[in-house]
Amino acid sequence: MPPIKRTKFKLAHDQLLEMFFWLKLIRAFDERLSTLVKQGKVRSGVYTGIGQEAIIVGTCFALRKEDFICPLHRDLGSFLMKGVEPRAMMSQMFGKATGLSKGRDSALHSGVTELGIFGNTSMLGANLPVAAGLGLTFKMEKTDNVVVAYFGEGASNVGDFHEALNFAGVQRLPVLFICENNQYAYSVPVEKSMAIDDVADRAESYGFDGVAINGNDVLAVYQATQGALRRAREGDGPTLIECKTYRWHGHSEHDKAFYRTEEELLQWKSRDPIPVFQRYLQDKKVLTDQKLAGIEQRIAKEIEEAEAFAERSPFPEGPEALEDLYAP
Ligand SMILES: Cc1ncc(C[n+]2csc(CCOP(=O)(O)OP(=O)(O)O)c2C)c(N)n1
Repeated sequence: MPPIKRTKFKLAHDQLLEMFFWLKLIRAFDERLSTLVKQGKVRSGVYTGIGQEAIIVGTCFALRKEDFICPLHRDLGSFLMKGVEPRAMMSQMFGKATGLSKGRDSALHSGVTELGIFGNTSMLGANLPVAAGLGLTFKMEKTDNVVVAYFGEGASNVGDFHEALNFAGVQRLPVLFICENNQYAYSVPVEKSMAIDDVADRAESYGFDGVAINGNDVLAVYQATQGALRRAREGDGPTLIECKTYRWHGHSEHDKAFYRTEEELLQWKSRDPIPVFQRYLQDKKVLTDQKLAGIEQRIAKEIEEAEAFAERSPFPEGPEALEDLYAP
């Protein structure tokens, strides 16, 4: 199998600004949700990906509509980038009838087949064999679509992970396994759950390449994704990309994360993916003060509008619980 090469890429100024917009929108959405949980307005469990946005933006930015994603509980931003309207996403979190699953489900399990979003289950790692199955479908249909499956370093210790990687390696399936290594699986630090440093090394046992990268650098994530996508689309099989990052909030909004130190959090906050990318864009004169203000205004309006829509949307009626149980 050809090894991972540094893929050259060129992004136009507009595309760089779009990436920046997504980073900031996803951050703002999660931050708003965190506040709304405290106000008792959100019915779903909230597992924010604050601090991890570069992984979602760098991977999803390179995808086509036909490609599939298999997101995790912390990947709400991937729904937005794949085409879910912020107002529908917010309604989903409020448990309203205008949400993706019409108020019958938490955010974690909703999917939108037409947009290429697989609805996950709570079982860690269970999305990975499904991702391999989707990859097999694409291969059998002779399309060059790919599947991008997300998982935490914690999930890389369960059997499903190993079965999925093995199958994908044997069948050379077009799957990108994206590990969001945020250093903790709930309260368990990575060194207490793994005897090796890099999840990326696990790919070798299944016959394909794994690479560990800085998951807080959106361009590094984009670059690694581009290389892996090219291989997958050309029939050269799967890739594992381990993105080293950190989650700023607790496992979910009810977790105060007393198992880690303030110093550690501050150290990672100093590697916040957003200001790093902002400074890069400003140095390159891609982002002006005026453009920044425009992006911030647009995001504030989007979030406000989404929240107002969710607030005024109705809850589902009782009998609706029995709808959509079976495929037509
Ligand atoms: C098979 C399984 N075991 C345990 C759990 C309980 N659980 C939910 S999330 C979580 C931690 C997940 O950590 P990781 O996979 O690293 O992802 P992260 O939440 O850090 O993004 C655990 C243990 C579960 N949902 N499924």
